[in-house]
Amino acid sequence: PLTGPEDLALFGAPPVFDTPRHVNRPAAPDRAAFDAMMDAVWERRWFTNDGPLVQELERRLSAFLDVPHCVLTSNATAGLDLVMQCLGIRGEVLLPSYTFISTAHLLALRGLTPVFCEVGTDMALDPADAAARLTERTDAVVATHVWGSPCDIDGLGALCDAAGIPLLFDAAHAFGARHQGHPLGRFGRAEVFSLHATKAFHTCEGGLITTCDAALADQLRLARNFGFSGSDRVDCTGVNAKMSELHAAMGLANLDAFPATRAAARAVHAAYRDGLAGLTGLRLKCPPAAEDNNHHYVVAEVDARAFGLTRDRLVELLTAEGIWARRYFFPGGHRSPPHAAANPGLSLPRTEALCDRVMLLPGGGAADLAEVAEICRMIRFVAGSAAAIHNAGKAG
Ligand code: T4K
Repeated sequence: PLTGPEDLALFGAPPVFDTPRHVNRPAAPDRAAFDAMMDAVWERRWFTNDGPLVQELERRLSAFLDVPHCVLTSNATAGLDLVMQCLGIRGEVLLPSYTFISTAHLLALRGLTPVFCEVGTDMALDPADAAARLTERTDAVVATHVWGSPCDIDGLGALCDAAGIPLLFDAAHAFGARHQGHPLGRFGRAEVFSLHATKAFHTCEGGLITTCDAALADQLRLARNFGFSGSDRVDCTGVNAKMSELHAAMGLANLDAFPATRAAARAVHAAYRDGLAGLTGLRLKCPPAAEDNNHHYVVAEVDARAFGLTRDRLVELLTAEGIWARRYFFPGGHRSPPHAAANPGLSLPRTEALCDRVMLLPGGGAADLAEVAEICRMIRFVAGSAAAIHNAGKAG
């Protein structure tokens, strides 16, 4: 039984878990299915360059996401970069500051200007704020379906249509989610999913570009392979952004397991919802059923005043227990080097508040329900002892 701060690892007690419990613990698919595909790869001696497993995964993802064109890449960052190249984007690109730093980095590396925008109440790019930052130099908008929830697709679509610029979606978090009954993947000019190991559906490392634009898909296929359209014919500039057969095999095995992984993630999320219900100052993000969120992320907002401790103090206490909660996307793109220097004085209060409040807890389909119960018990204890913990300060 937990009685006071002395029972916490930060104050010298043994931790709840002796090995770290991570956010986004990767799903591990059926090993036998993966090994059988590896045997065939060895037999064929065809390891990469648009191999049969990559082609099969692209076909299966097209069917699963109900989108005509799927182009697999080495990772999502390279995928979004290819889209920028193939659409000839120049000048300024609007993006939310509250997203993974990869997008701002690739825009800057491409010689484009990332223009950081505010979030709405859904934690995603606010169309009204984007409209206010739109100039004649704006050439595209890249919006994130953050934490697997569709962003304001219709509001941003209207904005981009009126401006005559492409709307692109960073769907890194959102595999399997739906907007108005349709799987994400067919919206905007293109959507880019990350298939990194930490994602709901993964290929260890990988990216997926989806589009309804056949000409764009053809260009993307050329550009991901140095621009080669034949063994010695080059049609355009390109890089190496290809997916290997090993990664595609991981994807095929994980795609078979995805419905079960998603159901497990939903059960984990529900266990957190029950386990943390009624806590003052800690609010779990609960996606509406209609969006079919993959429930891969367990996102909590900590209101320091109501909870009695700051989010950072709670993360510190949990980490000491082996519960490796993480603050995302701290400190926000506009406050991160090197982008902060290019945006002196830029203030995005809603984004900054989120960066100071949000914490991810270990979740997803690979998490363990008994461990979730322990994590909730610990958070409830910390909440109930907040004043004593505050007064005890840090051990040592
Ligand atoms: N857009 C968005 C909105 C994104 O979130 C991302 C990637 C991208 C674009 C770009 O996609 P890619 O180009 O990567 O395809 C991780 C991932 O590396 C990154 O892919 C991901 N977002 C981001 C949100 O998370 P870090 O720096 O937080 O990684 P790391 O190593 O700290 O891992 C996160 C957690 O997962 C840790 O608690 C440890 C755990 N973990 C990680 C790995 C790799 C495991 O348990 N097993 C593992 O194998 O960026």
